[in-house]
Amino acid sequence: MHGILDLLLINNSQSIFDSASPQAQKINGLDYGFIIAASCILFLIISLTLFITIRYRYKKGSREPEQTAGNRKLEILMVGIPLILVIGFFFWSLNIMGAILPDRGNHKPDVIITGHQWWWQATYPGTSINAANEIHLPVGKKILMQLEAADVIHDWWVPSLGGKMDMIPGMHNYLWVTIDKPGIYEGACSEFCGQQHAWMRIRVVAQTLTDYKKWLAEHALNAAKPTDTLAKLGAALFMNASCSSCHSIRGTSANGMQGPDLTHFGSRQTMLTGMMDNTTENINKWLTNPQKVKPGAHMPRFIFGPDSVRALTAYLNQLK
Ligand code: HEC
Ligand SMILES: [Cu+2]
Repeated sequence: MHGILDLLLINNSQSIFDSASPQAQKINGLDYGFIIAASCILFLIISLTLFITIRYRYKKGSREPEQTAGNRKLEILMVGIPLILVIGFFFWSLNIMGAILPDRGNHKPDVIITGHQWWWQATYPGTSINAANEIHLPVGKKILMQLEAADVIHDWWVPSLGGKMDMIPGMHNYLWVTIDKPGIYEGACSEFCGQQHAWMRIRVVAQTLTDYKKWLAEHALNAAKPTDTLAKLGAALFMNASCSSCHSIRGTSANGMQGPDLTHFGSRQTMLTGMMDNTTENINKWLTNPQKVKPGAHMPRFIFGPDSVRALTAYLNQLK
């Protein structure tokens, strides 16, 4: 069944059938239940329609059929069966919800994810890490995610990892997830949040506990200091050209909070929430005219000459 469903899905990297966590597995069981029940009903209705059309179609010599008004037994059956199905699925859903959203108790969140127009921020309580867009999590450990929003309602959904949860300004929502195996899990913001909603992709980087701890240690460090002349020039531009009023780079005077933290920008594989790979060429394009790359993004266009762009890019690239 899995194989057939895979064929039907155009992009199975975001498939609910590719569960990679016990929470997703449970939701998956419910999905199959719904699909099977709905398929049976569809089959029954199509068969009855065909049967009736063929069996009772007009034939030579047919008379007008006997006219009846109502049939108590049939009506009870037609209301009763759907009612039993709806009640059954209601309690089944409640049961699954209870299993994937257990009580938090005194558990502190392992990661706080904040939705912004149109990027993700991830902070790790107890560390100085303020990451963006590529969200690193360990495998094999039950993780509590705290989900919030900075501006409008966003919605967290990585299908393979299960639960989908709204991120509402001024509220804290929670999701538990236990990731089965290392890998990249993709998702997307699932609540329309403005012009670039479609480019608010999620990328969860699931790592073994050892790799994850290494990542935490590296990312807790302050930003690398530029060494070559071009990067040094870029750093100076960054601090003066108001980039620093929106972006923070730990260990420098840049402490803006409007845009993604760039302390370790150079170590990210992708940029602009999965819109493109993090390459020199793409950074150049972005800095030349952000509004052309991601129209509406909350980063203004600066009128930079190609030399300034090259210097800024050189600086950003070495922020590993
Ligand atoms: C008014 C605030 C603001 C200013 C000023 C600003 N940015 Fe941004 N920047 C943003 C926002 C918001 C984003 C996220 C855009 C998105 O993905 O929708 C962003 C994204 C970026 C990214 C991509 C980050 C990633 O992880 O994808 C880079 C690199 C960047 N900015 C560099 C700069 C540089 C260099 C400057 C100065 C020339 C600058 N920014 C000035 C707000 C700003
Ligand atoms: Cu969103």
